Amino acid sequence: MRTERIELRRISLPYVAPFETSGWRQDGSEAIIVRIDADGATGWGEAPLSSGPWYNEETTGTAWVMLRETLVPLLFAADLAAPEDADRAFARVRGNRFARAGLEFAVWDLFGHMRGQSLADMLGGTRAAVPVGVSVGVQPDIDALLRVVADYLAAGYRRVKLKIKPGWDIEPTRAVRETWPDLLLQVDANSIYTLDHAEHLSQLDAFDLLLIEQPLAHDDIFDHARLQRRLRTPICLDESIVSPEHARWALEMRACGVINVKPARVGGLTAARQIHNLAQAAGVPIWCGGMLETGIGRAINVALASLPNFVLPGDISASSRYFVRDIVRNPFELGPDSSLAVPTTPGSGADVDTAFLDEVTVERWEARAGASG
Ligand code: OSB
Ligand code: MG
Repeated sequence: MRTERIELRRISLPYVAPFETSGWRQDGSEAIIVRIDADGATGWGEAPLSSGPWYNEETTGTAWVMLRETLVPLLFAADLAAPEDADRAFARVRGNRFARAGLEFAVWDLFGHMRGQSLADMLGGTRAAVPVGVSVGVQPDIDALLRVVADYLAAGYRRVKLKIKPGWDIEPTRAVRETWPDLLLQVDANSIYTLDHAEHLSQLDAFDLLLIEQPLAHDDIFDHARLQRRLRTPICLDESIVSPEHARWALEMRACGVINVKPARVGGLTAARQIHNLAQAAGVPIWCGGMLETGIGRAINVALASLPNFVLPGDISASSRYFVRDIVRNPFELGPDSSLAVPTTPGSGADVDTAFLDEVTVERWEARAGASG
């Protein structure tokens, strides 16, 4: 099979509330939405980027250029017999994994529609519903934080992740833990600390956390291994694990006790499944992270999280936690016991609302096989 038409859109879709981490703030989705047509079928993907290189080095703008100049031509040139061939088509490309993932997701969805098979089935998923939690951004003060967490618990979430940074770490975590002694609780530092903070971070050991996510540099594994030896709480790597090789290095170095797998961060579902398998063989639990995706990326994450070693709750909240209106007609709703149901319809299951997608599109570009972009 060869791709016939590829369409890219930059979107602007506000969040219900701004999302603040240790290093940046996001007011809405600025993702790139990908549509691929071939053999009478359509596949959708999402590169869940934002305007600045604050999470990793990619931005909506860099991915837009990379897709048009390099990745779309490579995909047109590829003969795809299976979805894994998309990953192979990009093998020579260094980095730019969010951009690659946007296309790779669309190829998986396309194959699902052509075969009449759900994405979860194609990947080897074993669960009908996946446990999920909610990621809570930095708040103005502790009272505001306790109110926000209480609202999420009232909505049915049973696992909470707090964003932390120097000056907003020990006390907010203590306040949430004292208010809800049995809550499944974890924290995420988005690479704001250094090894000099080891003693400070060890205070978090008192709060019975599931994990401490990415305390040190975005591209570090070595210092995380040193820090892990000084903490009782498992370290979970997010930013640092950009490929199956990085996962293997982290596992062999004992740099973490848990891995957050985001398929966009690692270049797509093929790499994400490899990381799943490596962690499973090493006996290390994983969970599916999020990048505040629209319904398109969310469906991809839910399908991936149905694999057996995704044992901890994912950062895959219901659509209403992010958007007043999503760009799909079937937004995810929170199910029993803080879960999302895994779609069983062909492909990812995302039913794209193309009229609303048109409304939120700020730039569009398309190319056809054989024509020059
Ligand atoms: O580090 O996990 C992160 C959102 C954007 C960028 C990075 C991260 C996050 C989140 C939110 O924590 C996860 C979600 O609900 O999608
Ligand atoms: Mg994170």
